[in-house]
Parts: sequence; C-alpha cells; structure tokens
Amino acid sequence: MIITVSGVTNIPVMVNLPGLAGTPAADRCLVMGVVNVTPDSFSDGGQWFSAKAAIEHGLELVAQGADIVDVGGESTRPGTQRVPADEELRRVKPVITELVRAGAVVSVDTMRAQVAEWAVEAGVSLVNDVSGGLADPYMPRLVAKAGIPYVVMHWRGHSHDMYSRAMFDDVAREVHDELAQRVDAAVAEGCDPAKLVLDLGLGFSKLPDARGPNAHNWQLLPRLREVARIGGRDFPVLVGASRKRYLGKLLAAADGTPRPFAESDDATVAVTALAAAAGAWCVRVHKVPANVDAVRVAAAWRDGSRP
Ligand code: PMM
Repeated sequence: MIITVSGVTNIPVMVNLPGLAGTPAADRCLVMGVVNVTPDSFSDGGQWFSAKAAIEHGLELVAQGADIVDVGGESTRPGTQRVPADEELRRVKPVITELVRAGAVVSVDTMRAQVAEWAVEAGVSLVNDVSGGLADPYMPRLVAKAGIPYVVMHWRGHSHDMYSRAMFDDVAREVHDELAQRVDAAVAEGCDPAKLVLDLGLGFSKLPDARGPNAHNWQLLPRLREVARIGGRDFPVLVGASRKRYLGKLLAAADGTPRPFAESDDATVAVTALAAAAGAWCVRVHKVPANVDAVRVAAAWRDGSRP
C-alpha cells in the first residue's frame, strides 16, 4: 500500500518496508556503514586503509547502530583507474574475515565475481555490485548460486570517464529502464527477484549540479520508488547519498567553492530522513549515529501517518 504524507513532504510512503533474506529484519529503513579499505576514496581519503584501522572502524560502526557494514577494496572516485583483483582481495580479506567473525552483517562492495566468491565463502550476507553485473559477466550467476541478496546499482561505465556518459533526457525514466535490463539479466542468470535490491547510482554518471537540467541526482531522489517499480514489483531501494559531490555543490560557499565532503554529513542525514520516509530499504552512509536517528524519525513519521 502507498499512502501520502500530508503537508511537508507529500512523498509516497511504503507502509511495509521490504525485508530480505540474510539481512537484518527491521521495521524501518536499514543503515549500512561504509568501510572503504582504499587509499583514495573521495569521501574518506584513505583513513581506513590499514586492515587494523578498517576492522576497528567496522566494529565501531556496528556499535553505533549500523545494521550492515559494507566493505570495499576498490575506489570508485570519479577519474580513478581500477586496481588489480589480487590487490582488491588483499585489502578486503582480513577486514571481512574479522568483521564476520565478530558477528557483524557484512556486505562486500565489489564489481568482481572473483572477489565476491571469496567473500561469500567468508560469510558475507550481501553482494553490493556498483556495476549491476555489467563490469563482470560472471557476477550475477555467482550471486545466484550463493543465494544471498544482490545490490544492483545503476551504472554506465568505469569511473575514469563516467561523466562523459552523464547524458539524460529524463534521468528517472532512463535509470528505471536500464535497471530493468539489469534485473532481467540477473534473473536470466538465476537470481531470485525477491533477493534483488536496486540502487539509483547517485553520483555515478550523474552530474552534480544543484539545479537545472543536469541536476541528475536531485531529479532521481524524489522518484526513487517509481524508478524501482519494475514489472509490477516494488524492489527494495538502497540509497548511497553520503558525502557525494552533488551535496558539496548544493552547499557551496558564496564564491562557488564546494563544501568539503566530510562537512556534508548533515545534508546526508537530511537525505536519509527523506529517503527513509519515501520508503528506501537501506541507506549507505559514512557517519552512522545521526543517520540511525534519522531512520528512526522517519519510521515514527510513517507510523504516525497510518490511519
Ligand atoms: N557509492 C560508492 C561506493 N559504493 N555502493 C552502492 N550500492 N551505492 C553507492 O552509491 C555507492 C556504492 C562510492 O562512495 P564511497 O567512495 O563513499 O564509498
């Protein structure tokens, strides 16, 4: 059922938040904390590059209320080149091993079936593939075999030239149609549609403008449920808004200097509240505590709006 919040937002609200096998049950939007085991991610620039720092950070995110920790060993910073698979594995192995051992619900953020295969063996609960199966044709079959939830993100190509592909007439319609193709491809490889999560791919081949025809991220967010309604099914949506460039641009100083990434955490919390109220299944964030508060506020808002 879809109801409408009166007054402030006028956003459609999914009354029953979707739950997925292998991920924590919750009557609210889930919070996924980010652990980038990379020297060069745009959002946290190498802070957690050593295994020890990454493990400690992951455990801290869980203690702060993260429902899932997302561990990645390859930066997708705009303009970046790929790292070799063995280096990606070297980065994530000790971190995933230790976080799973500690009882955390862990997802692996990778575009490579080889890395996902190792991570599944190690006990991750979810595969988060920013390429939605496009970067590695073996990925959907691997995830289908593992039988765990699969995050399929909207993606048009690798980071080194992603902005050259940021051309849309109607970004929400085109992201919807391209995600529908990825869903079809994943299901054709054996993935259970009930275990697919869709992601708008905020910042990936989307221009960071704050307004105007190229404000792709802002045009997508209010239509998140519409984008994820495919073939009559409302797929769960993961929203990865945290610290992205389009927030820094929106909050730019008077002289146009973008707000630094780490100073857009309050704006991330605002997006979290709105996305959760709109029915997002999960938000992927760098700073967990305030986002946990925001999803709880959104759940109370939703509950209060029930007849
Ligand atoms: N963004 C980044 C990395 N992984 N995964 C999903 N599902 N959605 C995202 O938006 C996403 C992602 C890049 O951001 P980071 O460098 O802060 O991790």
